[in-house]
Amino acid sequence: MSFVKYEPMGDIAYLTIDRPSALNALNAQVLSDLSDALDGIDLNTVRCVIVRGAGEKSFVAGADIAQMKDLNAAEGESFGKKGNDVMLKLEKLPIPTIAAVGGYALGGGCELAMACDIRICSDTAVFGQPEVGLGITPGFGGTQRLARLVGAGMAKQMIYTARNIKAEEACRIGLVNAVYPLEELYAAAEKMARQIAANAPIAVRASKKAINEGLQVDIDSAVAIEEGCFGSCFGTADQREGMTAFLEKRKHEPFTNC
Ligand code: DAK
Repeated sequence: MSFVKYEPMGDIAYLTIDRPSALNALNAQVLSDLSDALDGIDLNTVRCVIVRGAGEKSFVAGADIAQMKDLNAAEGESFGKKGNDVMLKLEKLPIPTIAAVGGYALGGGCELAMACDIRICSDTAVFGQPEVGLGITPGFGGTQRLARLVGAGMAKQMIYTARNIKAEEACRIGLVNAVYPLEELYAAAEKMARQIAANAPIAVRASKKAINEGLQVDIDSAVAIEEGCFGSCFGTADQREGMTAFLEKRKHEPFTNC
């Protein structure tokens, strides 16, 4: 039985972390299941993935504290690498990802959300990096992605104080893009995913690659990456149809991913 459910729905899909008895905490098995689920996504059909947690209370309440408690330094490093490998696989998934955070996103849960392209949340959501209160550092990319998303000063404040923040504050500091009543969250995520899926898939993927890879390098190298991604869209059927439709003042045919 897998702790991660993959549910394709046409050109969008859900990945659901499904361990509600532990508020979807990430143990080694959940991480392996998530890695396998990511490998199993049909990238020819699915154009956007929504990541969520099972149940109404929690997205993911962190890495599994019970499983981490007795690790030695080498085992801790190895667990951190396992988590980081999965977060990187998610971040580098060629198609866009939306984290729909309904409830707790603490520690590894906040880190999972940050490995997605876009974050939206419920009004019940709680975010935080409580690790220093447990005697460890954030270990699944939190020190790096939080600082890149909300700035070094705010990331340091959140990590050093281990203070949890509620949905509205997460939105104000740019950790999430929008807040919805819990009962509207997944409909909102699906609406956004379908909006993304309706656009030219090759161009959407190239945009993701340009943003992600460009953020890792200096601006001269970054615009060169953009030029390559921009160029790669030309000559595609979708580019020709998109531009022809505009010039002919008609709605474009559905994009074909070619
Ligand atoms: N791990 C394991 N079990 C967890 C868990 C977690 N993170 N969070 C919740 N649970 C379990 C609880 O133990 C409880 O299990 P039972 O007692 O029913 O068997 C069940 O989920 C329900 O939780 P509560 O009874 O506590 O529910 P409440 O509503 O009262 O409280 C809560 C909800 C989210 C406020 C509370 O559960 C909580 O504070 N949870 C822990 C949150 C947390 O501290 N998360 C961060 C974990 S640390 C690294 C690698 C990775 C990491 C760091 C370093 N390297 C290798 C360097 C990552 C670290 C983390 O993520």
